[in-house]
Amino acid sequence: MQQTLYGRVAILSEHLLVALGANLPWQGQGPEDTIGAALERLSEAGFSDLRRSRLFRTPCFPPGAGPDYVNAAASAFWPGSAESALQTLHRIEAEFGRERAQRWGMRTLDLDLIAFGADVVPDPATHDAWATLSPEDQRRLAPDRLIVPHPRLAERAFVLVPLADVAPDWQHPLGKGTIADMLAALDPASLREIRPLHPSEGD
Ligand code: A4P
Ligand code: MG
Repeated sequence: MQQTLYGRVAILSEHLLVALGANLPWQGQGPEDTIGAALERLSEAGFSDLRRSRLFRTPCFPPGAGPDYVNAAASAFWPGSAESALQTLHRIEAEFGRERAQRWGMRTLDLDLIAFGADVVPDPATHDAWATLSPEDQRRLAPDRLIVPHPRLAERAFVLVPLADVAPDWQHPLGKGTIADMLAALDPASLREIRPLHPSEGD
C-alpha cells in the first residue's frame, strides 16, 4: 500500500504485478513492439511508478501450439480495486486487437494480473480450487471472475523469469514463497528456454 498526497487529498494505491505476453503481430508490428507499446499504455492508464522487466523470447506453451512468445512483467501502483485494475488491463488488451478465440490460443496481447499486494481474491478456497485443476480442466475451464494471485503463477517460467527482474522478493500470500523461491523450484531446463531478447541489458 502506498499513500500519495495530491494537494490535500490522500490517494491510497496498491502494489500490483502484471505479466505481459504476445505471439501474434498486430497492425504490422511484431510482439516485441506491441509489448513495448503496452508498457507505455499501462503508465498512461494510471499504473504509477511502473517498473518494467527485460523482454524475453519464450517457447509457446503448450509446445507446438503457436509461434514463440515475447513475455515481460511490470510492477506498479494502482489507485483502485483489483477488479478495476483487471478491467483496465482488458481494455488495453482490446486496444491492441486481442480476441479471445480459444483457451491458451495465440494472441496479439495478453495482460494478466498476477498479484494485488497480498490480497487473495475471492478467497483461499476458491483460489485453491483453480490452482489445483487437472491438466485437462486447465485447458477446458476459464474463470469468469478475478482470481488473484494468478493460479498458474508458480508453474510458469515465462511469468516468473520476467517477474524476478521487478519483484524477486514479492511473497505469495498462500505460502508458496517469494518469486525467487518459486523460480528456484522449477526445472532448470525450462529456465534455459527463456532468453532475453537483448542480452546486453544486464544479463
Ligand atoms: N481472469 C481471472 N483471473 C485473472 C487474472 N488474475 N488475470 C479471467 C487475468 N485474467 C484473469 O483469461 C481467461 C479468463 O480469466 C478471463 O475471463 C479473465 O477475466 P484470458 O486472458 O481470456 O485467457 P488466457 O490468457 O488464455 O488464460 P490465462 O489463465 O491467463 O492463461 P495463461 O496461463 O496466461 O496462459 N506461452 C508462452 N510462452 N507465453 C505466454 O505468455 N500464455 C498463455 C496463456 C499460454 N501459453 C503461453 C503464454
Ligand atoms: Mg490472460
